[in-house]
Amino acid sequence: MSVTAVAHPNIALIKYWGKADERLSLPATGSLSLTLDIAPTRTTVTLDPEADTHVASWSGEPMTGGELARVSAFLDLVAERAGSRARAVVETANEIPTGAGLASSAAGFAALAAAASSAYGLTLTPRELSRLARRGSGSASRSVFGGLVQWHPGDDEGSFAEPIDAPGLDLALVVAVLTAGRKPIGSREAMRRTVATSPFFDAWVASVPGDLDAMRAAIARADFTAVGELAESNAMRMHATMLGAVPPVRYWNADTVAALDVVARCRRDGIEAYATIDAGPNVKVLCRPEATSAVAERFADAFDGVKLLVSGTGPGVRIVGP
Ligand code: 2P0
Repeated sequence: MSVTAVAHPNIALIKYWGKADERLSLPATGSLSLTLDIAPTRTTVTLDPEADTHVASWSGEPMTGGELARVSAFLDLVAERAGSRARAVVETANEIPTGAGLASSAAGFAALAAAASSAYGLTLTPRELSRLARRGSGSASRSVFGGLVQWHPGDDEGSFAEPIDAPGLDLALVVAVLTAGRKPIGSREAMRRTVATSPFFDAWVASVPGDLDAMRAAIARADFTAVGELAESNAMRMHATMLGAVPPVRYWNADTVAALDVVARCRRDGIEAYATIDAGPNVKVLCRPEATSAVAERFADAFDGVKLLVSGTGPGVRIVGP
């Protein structure tokens, strides 16, 4: 009754920002991501038929407060589906470098969904697992699969992620860890504020389907340049939308802007590189695998002692044993 699963983070090339339904974790739009091959989360779930409550730990440290409440609510959902009254013991370990902005809930809830559903005896299809992971964290629906992945909006039944065929398109990502430290506002609250107050939110929602169609077409023809240009412009639009919130949601700092300049200079000098930014100040650079050292070199030159992580394309969640 003990199951271990491993999942990797993903970085959206077409972003998810804003929910249509909070309780069911349904997104206002579709999104499309690349699963990474770095910073995996490893989660073991063991059922305890005698316990009154779920317990969870993160690299040996007991989870408490809101973090534990969120994990417990997710485990309740799995237990209820399985018709079980057993509580769970969750042990999570990750190799995520602190401050990298990769400590996403995506890998965490994808691994938890796989380990918990299996420990409770549920047999789920990959699509059902993606729908379940979505309930823990929206972006976790995408980390169920490897490579390029699209998450569809819709109702509870229809909102799942699925992998996209991308023959001939080899993608890599350089993560420039510019600033460690806590972000000013969590993405969940920031999305809520954007939906409620940004006059740009409707335009964002209206623009994403076109971005997704263009991205799918670019992927189908293995057009790296179009993929990069679309990813960068979509990320800028997401941040523009949240800057329109009241009060504004701003994750960027001075280093973020300087990093965007480095990416622009790479392109000017013939190194194809495109920036994307999530709910934090770090800049992630999409490039071809053969360009990662040139991109990393530019960042090392521009930022003294900057920490750089290089990722290729990673696999979906998997059960690795008891
Ligand atoms: C994304 N992000 O598409 C976007 C871009 C951050 C910026 O998904 O509330 O942790 O758990 O559904 O999935 C971060 O949001 O939010 C996110 P919840 P999640 O990757």
